[in-house]
Amino acid sequence: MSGKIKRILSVMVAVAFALGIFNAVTPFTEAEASSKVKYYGALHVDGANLVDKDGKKVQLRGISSHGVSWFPEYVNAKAIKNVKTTFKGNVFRIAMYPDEYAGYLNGGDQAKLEKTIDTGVKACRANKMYAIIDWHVSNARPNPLDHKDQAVNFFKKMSEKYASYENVIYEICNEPSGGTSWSDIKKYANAVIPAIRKNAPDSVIIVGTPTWSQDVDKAAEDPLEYKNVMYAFHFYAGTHKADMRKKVQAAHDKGLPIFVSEFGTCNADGQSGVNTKEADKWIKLLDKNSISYVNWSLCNKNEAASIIKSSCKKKSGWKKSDMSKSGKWLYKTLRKY
Ligand code: IDC
Repeated sequence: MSGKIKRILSVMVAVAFALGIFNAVTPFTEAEASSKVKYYGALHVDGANLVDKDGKKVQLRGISSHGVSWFPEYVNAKAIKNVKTTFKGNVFRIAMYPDEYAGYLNGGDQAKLEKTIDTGVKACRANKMYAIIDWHVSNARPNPLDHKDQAVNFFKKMSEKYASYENVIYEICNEPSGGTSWSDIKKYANAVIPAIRKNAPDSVIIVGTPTWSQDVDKAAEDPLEYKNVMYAFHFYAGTHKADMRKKVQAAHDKGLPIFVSEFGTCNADGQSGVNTKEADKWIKLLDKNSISYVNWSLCNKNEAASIIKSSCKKKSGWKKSDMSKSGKWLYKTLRKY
């Protein structure tokens, strides 16, 4: 193609973008098409698998923010681009705690939190990546039913705003705990999912499972009745090992669509004990079953789970030497695909 024709074509594409002709479904650039970091357009769930429009299995791989009340500065356009270009990830999770420090329901500035989510979602879209909007239920208020109405309102708002964004995945309760039963989670999901479906009828929704999103067996016995729903399994490789892998395999074999929306290479407290050997075993299992996974977390907090060294103050443009032990492992792991 001559340079002139190329220029004319690129102007036409830019104009089409500006007019919104491509909306959420834009074709790959040549570089993207040849890169291994794929974007698959709208996704759906078929049996135990996440699949593309042709029914081909899709495995998403990427990184989670830390809580956006603590570290909003890492949810910036360049950093998210780096998740793709540096780490070769195609999904970014935006973790918003409702409770805990400056949480959405705990005195946090809701408009500011929503703005951070918006920055993340739009940067993912611009870079042809998936964005997970995570209502990060945590130990502070472990039963999601306790703020069901507020969650319904939040997801109504988000799904209305991002109704045309095929790249948005909704994660409605990070980690129920404190003895929260699967039947409580189902009650909660049966209220939140219809609120999302009204605006984004085909979106993929991830539902947390009991015991910090580890009881996928309970969900497999008694799944929800909606389409395009996946179930969260979380692990921390320093703490959770072979017996947990068995549990995941069994639930997968039973037909449960599992999404590892959060995992750490370290102990479950996030503080210490990076265990790359166990992490490798986990990745082998996830790869074998085409299960998507997202690593905790993109920040430089002085704890083992962080992928950036605490001495590094950059908010994007990281080099390998800026990465922690966990970050270097992730870099190597994601780049091997
Ligand atoms: C941890 C953070 C830590 C923060 C704490 C607040 O790493 O900096 O102070 O949350 O509760 C999870 C949770 C996730 C935890 C993480 C590590 O989903 O919120 O993050 N973890 O403890 N489940 C298992 C481990």
